[in-house]
Order: sequence, then C-alpha cells, then structure tokens
Amino acid sequence: MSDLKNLLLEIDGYVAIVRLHRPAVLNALNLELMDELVATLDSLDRDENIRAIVLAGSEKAFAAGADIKEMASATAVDMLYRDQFSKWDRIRKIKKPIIAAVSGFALGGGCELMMHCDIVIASETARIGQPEINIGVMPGAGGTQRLTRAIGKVRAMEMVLTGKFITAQEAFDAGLVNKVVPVEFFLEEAVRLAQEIASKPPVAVRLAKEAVLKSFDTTIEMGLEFERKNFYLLFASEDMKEGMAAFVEKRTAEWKGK
Ligand code: DAK
Repeated sequence: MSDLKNLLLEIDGYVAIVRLHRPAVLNALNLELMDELVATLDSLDRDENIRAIVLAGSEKAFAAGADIKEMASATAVDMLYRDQFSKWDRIRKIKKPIIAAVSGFALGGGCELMMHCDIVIASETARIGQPEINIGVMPGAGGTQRLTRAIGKVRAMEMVLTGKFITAQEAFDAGLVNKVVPVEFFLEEAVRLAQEIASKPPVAVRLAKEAVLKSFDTTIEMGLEFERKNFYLLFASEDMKEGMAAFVEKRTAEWKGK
C-alpha cells in the first residue's frame, strides 16, 4: 500500500484513516482510485491491528462522483468489461466498521460511496446529491436503492430526478447522516467515533455490523434468525467471557479479538 497515488493512508492506534486524494478534480472517482481504494480496504479488513476505518475526502470534497471525463466516451460494452460493480460489491463486503467523514461535495458515486459506509459524520459544509440525471444517466452504484431506504421514497425521488443537492442539516434531518459538526472538526469527530468503536470487542462489533446489514436484504423472520445465530456465536468468543467477567469483577475488560 506504499505506492498509493490517489489515497492518503494514516494509522492512529487501531484506526485507519483513508483519504481520497485527487484534489484537482474534487476527488472524482476514477478507475485507478477505485482500484486503490478496494485494495486498501481489503487489506485493512485483513489486518488484525485495525479495528475501524475512517473514510474521508478533503474539506472541499468527499467525492464529486465518478470521473465524468473517464466515463464520457465509454460504450455500454466498455462499462460491462470494466465490471466496476464487482469493486463496489467488495466495499459492501468489508467486515470492519467504516465511518465516513464527509465535507463539501458528496455527489453521485461520492454519495453512493458515503452510503456504503456504516456511520456518517458530516461537516456543516457538506452538499450531498445524486446529480447523474444532469449528465444523462442515473445512479449506478446503489443510489436509487440505498438512498430510498435511508430517506424514503419521495425525498429520494426528488433528489434523483432533479439532481438537487441537500445540505448537511437536511441530510441529518432525513436520517442520511449521524451528526453534523463544524468543518474544522469533521475528521476529528469521525476518528473519535472510530476510536470509540475500536475500543469495543472486535468479534462482537463484526457480528453486530453483519446483522444490521442483513436487515436490508431479508425478511424480519430471517433477520431475527440471523441475529440469534450471531448472538449464540458470540458465546464462543473469549471476549464474551472476559466482558462478562470484567463486569462482575468491576474491572475494565481487556479485549483480545478472539
Ligand atoms: N468528474 C471529473 N471531473 C470532475 C468531477 C467529476 N465528477 N467533478 C468535478 N470535476 C473537476 C472539474 O472538471 C474541474 O476540473 P478542471 O476544469 O479544473 O480541470 C475541477 O474538478 C473543479 O470543479 P469545478 O470547477 O466544476 O468546481 P465548482 O466548485 O465550480 O463546482 C461541482 C463543483 C461539484 C458542483 C461541479 O464540479 C460538478 O457539478 N461536478 C460533477 C458532479 C456530478 O455530476 N457528479 C456525478 C457524476 S456521475 C458506477 C458507479 C458509480 C457511478 C457510475 C458507475 N459503476 C459501478 C459502473 C457514478 C456516476 C457518477 O457519479
């Protein structure tokens, strides 16, 4: 991961901070950036020393969408062979919690990338939208599905059909972001939250994330079954024994991630 061209990577204890870095084009998501992002997230997901990931852009832009200049001359067959969807699917399958730190523009693929994350901290300057309609296409990385589930049909429909941006406060009111903070704190707050989650028992965090995500593609009955299995599974972890013993003995638990 040392030769990243479009990302900045920093490790802070158990937290990895991945920053999209194509400042000249507002972090437009070209193929090279997406390759680096997927490889980096995959590698962090396998790294035992990392327990949570923060995904950020700059103050000016989280990401202004897929790189329009790169897509402009593509044919349907080019898009088919690029098979970008498989890359986005890999992001969807990352097991560790990902906290998005969003400031400035989060548009199109940028908004979709934000919605791939588990928790979103937004700066007051965030502007979020699915403006693909203005360039003759439509959301392609889950925007019509995730946005609708997050904020409801009528609001998603308005955003997708008009391409208009919403403010951080509107996104908060609609349930699309967790918290809005002054711009100077957006990254700090996301890292603070990531550190907090990283201080929890990793196996429980992993299975809990998995169970929450399961609710998106299953019935309530199947979801409850799935939750129950994960709950039982945690009784096989050393951390569960440690957590309950520490509670009873009135001491701080020490997590092994086992
Ligand atoms: N792509 C390429 N370059 C971009 C860009 C983008 N999405 N957004 C901005 N830039 C570039 C601009 O061209 C400009 O470059 P230069 O002209 O200086 O060379 C530079 O960034 C600064 O932008 P502006 O000069 O336009 O800055 P402003 O502050 O005036 O305006 C803006 C900021 C964000 C409102 C504006 O740049 C803008 O409207 N950008 C485009 C936003 C947009 O339409 N985004 C949606 C793109 S379509 C897929 C998965 C996902 C997708 C597709 C497929 N698969 C899995 C197959 C997603 C599609 C999209 O996201």
